[in-house]
Amino acid sequence: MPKTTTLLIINGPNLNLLGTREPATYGTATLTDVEAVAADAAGSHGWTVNCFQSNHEGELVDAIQAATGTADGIVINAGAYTHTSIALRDALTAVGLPVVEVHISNVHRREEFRQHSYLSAVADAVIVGAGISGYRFAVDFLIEKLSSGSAGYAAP
Ligand code: CA2
Repeated sequence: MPKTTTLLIINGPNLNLLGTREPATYGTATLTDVEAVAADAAGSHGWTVNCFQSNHEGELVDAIQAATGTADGIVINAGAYTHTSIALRDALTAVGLPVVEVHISNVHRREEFRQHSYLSAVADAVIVGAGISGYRFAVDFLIEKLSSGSAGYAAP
């Protein structure tokens, strides 16, 4: 069977509003721009992306479960569910694929409730505060990791 070279890009609640309000926090790029950044980064390595956004926790769980056999890795910005969802963490653990958690804003400069993530402990890498470039960094990291078996300096 040919090797799958697809990444699943997941965006959670309210990220469909990107580019329409709160530009000081989230910039002016839209969700379509975010998905294009990820697709371009993957395409430059001959990879593809499947993009999914939902405002509903269970739909996000379903999308993560569906990655088994359809994707080699997951980039996830779970939005506010990052800070609340054991279900998303369990789904990521269950599929067992490499995961990068992305946040557009620097959550560590914001409210205290944003500074705990249920997902970080099951992610291979976490990228915060790099704007939508974080999705490009995440795609590059995952492709390097999946292509060579490792990525990053001395990452365990
Ligand atoms: O910084 C991020 O990427 C966040 O995941 C964004 C979430 C927030 O709850 C996390 O703490 C950090 C919120 C996404 C809301 O996105 C909007 C975009 C434009 C306008 C309004 C909301």
